[in-house]
Amino acid sequence: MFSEKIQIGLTKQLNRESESSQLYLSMASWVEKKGFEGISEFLYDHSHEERMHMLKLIRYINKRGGSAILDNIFIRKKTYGSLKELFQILFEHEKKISNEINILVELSLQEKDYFTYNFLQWYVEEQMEEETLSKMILDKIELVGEDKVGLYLFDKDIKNFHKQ
Ligand code: OFO
Repeated sequence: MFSEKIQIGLTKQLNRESESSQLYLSMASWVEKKGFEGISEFLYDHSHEERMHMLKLIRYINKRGGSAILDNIFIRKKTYGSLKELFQILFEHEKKISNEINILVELSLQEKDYFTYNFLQWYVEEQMEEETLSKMILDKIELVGEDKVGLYLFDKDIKNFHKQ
């Protein structure tokens, strides 16, 4: 069993993963209605991945004798002025999540909970990859601007963008 502080920290994180999943799902739906098939596929996949991150935390918390509790999450922002705005929000969201993961890692060290420290390393790696990918996408979107042909090609290309 881990400490109360770790229980609170991990529970908050699982709800952030749930929020990420819902946020990207709502983005995917918005983009799909705009006709960007490739971008919507990317966002649907991303939403699914965040749900997997949430599940991983739920399973870990329960396995360690804690209680994984889900909060009700709702997404306030439902439309976007542009794809650039959407990917800017996505990038900022990933940076926020990375920061929260780092705080959790720090907490696990303070609590001398090396199991949780070890468990969190997967998230550290994942966040580094996701931040890099979302920044790369944002840079490309900024490059393309409002050019319709560029956006069409970007929509086709996005399925080839991978985390590294
Ligand atoms: Fe953005 O990946 Fe979850 O943690």
